[in-house]
Amino acid sequence: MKSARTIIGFALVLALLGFGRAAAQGAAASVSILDFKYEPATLSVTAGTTVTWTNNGAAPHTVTAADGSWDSGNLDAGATFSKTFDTAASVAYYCKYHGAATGTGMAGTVEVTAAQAQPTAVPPTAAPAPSGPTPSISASNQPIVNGTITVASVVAAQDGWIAVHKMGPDGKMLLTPLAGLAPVKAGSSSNVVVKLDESFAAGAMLSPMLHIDAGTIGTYEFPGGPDTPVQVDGNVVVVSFTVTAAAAPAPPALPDTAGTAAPTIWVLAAALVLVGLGTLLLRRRRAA
Ligand SMILES: [Cu+2]
Repeated sequence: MKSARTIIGFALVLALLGFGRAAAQGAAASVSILDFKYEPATLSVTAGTTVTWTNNGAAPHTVTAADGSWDSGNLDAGATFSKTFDTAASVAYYCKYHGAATGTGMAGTVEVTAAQAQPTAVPPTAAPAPSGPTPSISASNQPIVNGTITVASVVAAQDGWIAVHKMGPDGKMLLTPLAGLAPVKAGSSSNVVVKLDESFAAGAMLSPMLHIDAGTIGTYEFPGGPDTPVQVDGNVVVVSFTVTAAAAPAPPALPDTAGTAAPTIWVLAAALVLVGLGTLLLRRRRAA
Protein backbone atom coordinates (compact mmCIF):
# COMPACT_ATOMS: atom_id res chain seq x y z
CA MET A 1 0.00 0.00 0.00
CA LYS A 2 2.95 2.28 0.58
CA SER A 3 3.80 2.39 -3.11
CA ALA A 4 0.14 3.03 -3.95
CA ARG A 5 0.07 5.95 -1.55
CA THR A 6 3.33 7.18 -3.02
CA ILE A 7 1.87 7.09 -6.51
CA ILE A 8 -1.28 8.86 -5.34
CA GLY A 9 0.83 11.45 -3.55
CA PHE A 10 2.98 12.01 -6.60
CA ALA A 11 -0.08 12.35 -8.81
CA LEU A 12 -1.52 14.83 -6.32
CA VAL A 13 1.62 16.95 -6.42
CA LEU A 14 1.65 16.88 -10.20
CA ALA A 15 -2.03 17.81 -10.29
CA LEU A 16 -1.36 20.73 -7.97
CA LEU A 17 1.33 21.87 -10.34
CA GLY A 18 -1.07 21.75 -13.24
CA PHE A 19 0.25 18.50 -14.60
CA GLY A 20 -2.79 16.47 -13.69
CA ARG A 21 -3.56 15.58 -17.26
CA ALA A 22 -0.03 14.37 -17.95
CA ALA A 23 0.03 12.35 -14.74
CA ALA A 24 -3.31 10.74 -15.49
CA GLN A 25 -2.12 9.70 -18.92
CA GLY A 26 1.11 8.18 -17.65
CA ALA A 27 3.47 6.49 -20.03
CA ALA A 28 2.50 5.60 -23.56
CA ALA A 29 3.32 2.70 -25.85
CA SER A 30 2.14 1.65 -29.26
CA VAL A 31 1.44 -1.47 -31.26
CA SER A 32 1.17 -1.58 -35.03
CA ILE A 33 -1.61 -3.69 -36.50
CA LEU A 34 -0.50 -5.30 -39.76
CA ASP A 35 -2.05 -7.80 -42.15
CA PHE A 36 -2.22 -10.14 -40.25
CA LYS A 37 -0.26 -9.71 -37.06
CA TYR A 38 0.43 -7.31 -34.21
CA GLU A 39 3.86 -5.68 -34.11
CA PRO A 40 5.22 -6.28 -31.53
CA ALA A 41 3.16 -9.35 -30.73
CA THR A 42 4.27 -9.13 -27.11
CA LEU A 43 4.54 -5.68 -25.56
CA SER A 44 5.93 -5.09 -22.06
CA VAL A 45 4.74 -1.99 -20.18
CA THR A 46 4.55 -0.76 -16.60
CA ALA A 47 1.19 -0.32 -14.90
CA GLY A 48 -0.47 2.94 -15.86
CA THR A 49 0.76 2.85 -19.44
CA THR A 50 -1.66 3.69 -22.23
CA VAL A 51 -1.20 1.47 -25.25
CA THR A 52 -2.38 2.68 -28.65
CA TRP A 53 -2.94 0.28 -31.51
CA THR A 54 -2.89 1.66 -35.04
CA ASN A 55 -4.19 -0.32 -37.99
CA ASN A 56 -1.36 0.06 -40.49
CA GLY A 57 -2.72 -2.78 -42.58
CA ALA A 58 -5.19 -2.66 -45.44
CA ALA A 59 -7.74 -5.04 -43.93
CA PRO A 60 -10.00 -4.22 -40.99
CA HIS A 61 -8.98 -5.78 -37.67
CA THR A 62 -9.95 -5.67 -34.01
CA VAL A 63 -8.12 -5.62 -30.70
CA THR A 64 -10.19 -7.83 -28.46
CA ALA A 65 -9.38 -9.09 -24.97
CA ALA A 66 -9.06 -12.87 -24.86
CA ASP A 67 -11.17 -12.86 -21.70
CA GLY A 68 -13.78 -10.71 -23.42
CA SER A 69 -13.47 -7.84 -20.92
CA TRP A 70 -12.82 -5.19 -23.59
CA ASP A 71 -12.94 -4.83 -27.35
CA SER A 72 -11.86 -2.14 -29.79
CA GLY A 73 -14.67 -2.93 -32.19
CA ASN A 74 -13.95 -2.79 -35.91
CA LEU A 75 -10.77 -0.91 -36.82
CA ASP A 76 -10.57 0.05 -40.48
CA ALA A 77 -7.23 0.91 -42.08
CA GLY A 78 -5.72 3.90 -40.27
CA ALA A 79 -7.97 3.60 -37.23
CA THR A 80 -6.55 3.62 -33.71
CA PHE A 81 -7.60 2.20 -30.36
CA SER A 82 -6.16 3.06 -26.96
CA LYS A 83 -6.40 1.34 -23.61
CA THR A 84 -4.69 2.07 -20.29
CA PHE A 85 -3.40 -0.88 -18.28
CA ASP A 86 -3.43 -0.06 -14.58
CA THR A 87 -2.92 -3.53 -13.12
CA ALA A 88 0.04 -5.86 -13.41
CA ALA A 89 -1.08 -8.79 -15.53
CA SER A 90 -0.45 -10.68 -18.73
CA VAL A 91 -3.24 -9.48 -21.00
CA ALA A 92 -3.93 -11.62 -24.05
CA TYR A 93 -5.86 -10.23 -26.99
CA TYR A 94 -6.70 -11.24 -30.52
CA CYS A 95 -8.31 -10.14 -33.76
CA LYS A 96 -11.91 -11.29 -34.06
CA TYR A 97 -11.55 -11.56 -37.84
CA HIS A 98 -8.18 -13.27 -38.10
CA GLY A 99 -7.48 -14.90 -34.77
CA ALA A 100 -9.00 -16.62 -31.78
CA ALA A 101 -9.23 -16.03 -28.04
CA THR A 102 -7.14 -19.15 -27.56
CA GLY A 103 -4.16 -17.28 -29.08
CA THR A 104 -4.13 -18.96 -32.46
CA GLY A 105 -3.89 -16.85 -35.61
CA MET A 106 -3.71 -13.08 -35.17
CA ALA A 107 -3.12 -12.56 -31.45
CA GLY A 108 -0.95 -10.57 -29.09
CA THR A 109 -0.09 -10.01 -25.44
CA VAL A 110 0.49 -6.96 -23.25
CA GLU A 111 2.71 -7.83 -20.31
CA VAL A 112 1.90 -5.28 -17.60
CA THR A 113 4.40 -5.11 -14.75
CA ALA A 114 3.98 -3.18 -11.51
CA ALA A 115 5.31 0.37 -11.54
CA GLN A 116 8.84 0.68 -10.17
CA ALA A 117 8.62 0.51 -6.38
CA GLN A 118 10.19 3.42 -4.50
CA PRO A 119 13.27 2.59 -2.40
CA THR A 120 12.21 2.05 1.20
CA ALA A 121 14.45 4.88 2.43
CA VAL A 122 12.41 7.39 0.45
CA PRO A 123 9.60 8.97 2.47
CA PRO A 124 6.11 9.27 1.02
CA THR A 125 6.12 11.75 -1.82
CA ALA A 126 3.64 14.07 -0.18
CA ALA A 127 5.68 15.86 2.46
CA PRO A 128 4.43 15.04 5.96
CA ALA A 129 2.41 17.68 7.75
CA PRO A 130 4.86 19.99 9.48
CA SER A 131 4.87 19.96 13.27
CA GLY A 132 6.83 23.20 13.70
CA PRO A 133 6.04 26.65 12.33
CA THR A 134 3.56 26.82 9.47
CA PRO A 135 5.59 27.03 6.27
CA SER A 136 5.06 30.11 4.14
CA ILE A 137 6.80 32.09 1.45
CA SER A 138 6.49 35.66 0.22
CA ALA A 139 8.06 37.71 -2.52
CA SER A 140 7.03 40.91 -4.24
CA ASN A 141 7.32 42.05 -7.83
CA GLN A 142 10.93 42.94 -8.46
CA PRO A 143 13.60 43.43 -11.09
CA ILE A 144 16.30 40.83 -11.62
CA VAL A 145 19.47 42.21 -10.05
CA ASN A 146 22.80 40.71 -11.08
CA GLY A 147 21.00 37.58 -12.23
CA THR A 148 19.29 37.07 -8.89
CA ILE A 149 15.89 37.48 -7.31
CA THR A 150 15.14 37.95 -3.63
CA VAL A 151 12.49 36.05 -1.70
CA ALA A 152 11.38 38.44 1.01
CA SER A 153 10.57 35.82 3.64
CA VAL A 154 10.43 32.07 4.04
CA VAL A 155 9.26 29.95 6.94
CA ALA A 156 10.31 26.31 6.66
CA ALA A 157 9.59 23.49 9.09
CA GLN A 158 12.73 21.68 7.96
CA ASP A 159 15.76 22.36 5.82
CA GLY A 160 14.72 22.58 2.21
CA TRP A 161 14.87 24.45 -1.02
CA ILE A 162 13.43 27.45 -2.72
CA ALA A 163 12.81 26.18 -6.22
CA VAL A 164 11.99 29.03 -8.58
CA HIS A 165 9.58 27.72 -11.17
CA LYS A 166 9.01 29.49 -14.46
CA MET A 167 6.00 29.41 -16.74
CA GLY A 168 5.68 27.46 -19.95
CA PRO A 169 4.44 28.93 -23.22
CA ASP A 170 0.88 28.15 -22.11
CA GLY A 171 1.35 30.21 -18.95
CA LYS A 172 1.29 27.17 -16.69
CA MET A 173 3.98 26.61 -14.13
CA LEU A 174 6.71 24.28 -15.34
CA LEU A 175 7.78 21.47 -13.05
CA THR A 176 11.17 21.47 -14.72
CA PRO A 177 13.56 22.95 -15.66
CA LEU A 178 13.76 25.37 -12.77
CA ALA A 179 14.61 29.03 -13.23
CA GLY A 180 16.77 28.89 -10.12
CA LEU A 181 17.36 27.06 -6.86
CA ALA A 182 18.63 27.99 -3.41
CA PRO A 183 18.84 26.05 -0.15
CA VAL A 184 16.87 27.36 2.82
CA LYS A 185 17.26 26.46 6.48
CA ALA A 186 14.49 25.41 8.84
CA GLY A 187 12.89 28.36 10.59
CA SER A 188 12.37 31.89 9.34
CA SER A 189 14.59 33.43 6.69
CA SER A 190 14.47 36.90 5.21
CA ASN A 191 15.68 38.20 1.87
CA VAL A 192 16.85 34.88 0.50
CA VAL A 193 18.75 35.56 -2.71
CA VAL A 194 18.25 33.01 -5.47
CA LYS A 195 20.58 32.96 -8.46
CA LEU A 196 18.70 32.42 -11.71
CA ASP A 197 19.98 30.10 -14.42
CA GLU A 198 18.64 32.26 -17.20
CA SER A 199 17.47 35.80 -17.82
CA PHE A 200 13.86 36.90 -17.90
CA ALA A 201 12.31 39.94 -19.51
CA ALA A 202 10.16 42.34 -17.54
CA GLY A 203 6.64 40.95 -17.30
CA ALA A 204 7.74 37.33 -16.88
CA MET A 205 6.18 35.50 -13.95
CA LEU A 206 8.29 33.47 -11.55
CA SER A 207 7.08 31.23 -8.75
CA PRO A 208 9.41 30.42 -5.86
CA MET A 209 8.17 27.22 -4.20
CA LEU A 210 9.24 25.66 -0.92
CA HIS A 211 10.49 22.08 -1.20
CA ILE A 212 11.89 19.78 1.48
CA ASP A 213 15.46 18.48 1.36
CA ALA A 214 15.24 14.73 1.89
CA GLY A 215 17.09 11.74 0.50
CA THR A 216 20.58 12.99 -0.37
CA ILE A 217 20.89 16.16 1.72
CA GLY A 218 22.21 19.09 -0.27
CA THR A 219 21.11 17.66 -3.62
CA TYR A 220 17.85 18.76 -5.16
CA GLU A 221 15.99 15.59 -6.08
CA PHE A 222 12.71 16.39 -7.76
CA PRO A 223 10.79 15.34 -9.76
CA GLY A 224 11.45 11.63 -9.44
CA GLY A 225 12.96 12.05 -5.98
CA PRO A 226 12.04 12.82 -2.39
CA ASP A 227 12.50 16.63 -2.42
CA THR A 228 8.80 17.23 -2.83
CA PRO A 229 6.97 20.53 -2.46
CA VAL A 230 5.94 21.37 1.09
CA GLN A 231 2.20 21.33 1.52
CA VAL A 232 0.03 23.17 4.00
CA ASP A 233 -3.59 22.06 4.13
CA GLY A 234 -3.13 20.35 0.79
CA ASN A 235 -1.67 23.41 -0.92
CA VAL A 236 1.91 23.79 -2.06
CA VAL A 237 3.77 26.70 -0.49
CA VAL A 238 4.40 28.96 -3.44
CA VAL A 239 4.28 32.63 -4.34
CA SER A 240 4.20 34.15 -7.80
CA PHE A 241 5.59 37.52 -8.75
CA THR A 242 6.24 39.51 -11.87
CA VAL A 243 9.68 40.51 -13.03
CA THR A 244 9.76 44.31 -13.29
CA ALA A 245 12.01 46.46 -15.43
CA ALA A 246 15.54 46.83 -14.11
CA ALA A 247 16.10 49.92 -11.96
CA ALA A 248 17.50 52.92 -13.85
CA PRO A 249 21.31 52.89 -13.89
CA ALA A 250 23.10 55.11 -11.38
CA PRO A 251 23.19 58.77 -12.50
CA PRO A 252 26.38 59.69 -14.36
CA ALA A 253 29.22 61.41 -12.50
CA LEU A 254 28.72 65.13 -11.83
CA PRO A 255 29.56 67.25 -14.86
CA ASP A 256 33.05 68.77 -14.99
CA THR A 257 31.75 72.32 -14.53
CA ALA A 258 30.59 71.44 -11.02
CA GLY A 259 34.04 70.10 -10.21
CA THR A 260 35.74 73.40 -11.12
CA ALA A 261 32.93 75.64 -9.88
CA ALA A 262 33.16 74.43 -6.30
CA PRO A 263 36.81 75.47 -5.70
CA THR A 264 36.12 78.81 -7.40
CA ILE A 265 33.39 79.54 -4.87
CA TRP A 266 35.71 78.71 -1.97
CA VAL A 267 38.48 80.91 -3.39
CA LEU A 268 36.00 83.79 -3.73
CA ALA A 269 34.71 83.22 -0.20
CA ALA A 270 38.24 83.17 1.19
CA ALA A 271 39.05 86.38 -0.71
CA LEU A 272 35.95 88.09 0.72
CA VAL A 273 36.92 87.07 4.26
CA LEU A 274 40.44 88.42 3.73
CA VAL A 275 39.08 91.69 2.35
CA GLY A 276 36.71 91.93 5.33
CA LEU A 277 39.52 91.30 7.82
CA GLY A 278 41.76 93.83 6.03
CA THR A 279 39.04 96.48 6.18
CA LEU A 280 38.56 95.85 9.92
CA LEU A 281 42.31 96.18 10.57
CA LEU A 282 42.49 99.43 8.57
CA ARG A 283 39.55 100.91 10.53
CA ARG A 284 41.18 99.97 13.87
CA ARG A 285 44.48 101.61 12.85
CA ARG A 286 42.66 104.81 11.81
CA ALA A 287 40.72 104.81 15.05
CA ALA A 288 43.90 104.36 17.12
CU1 LIG B 1 -7.27 -8.95 -38.13
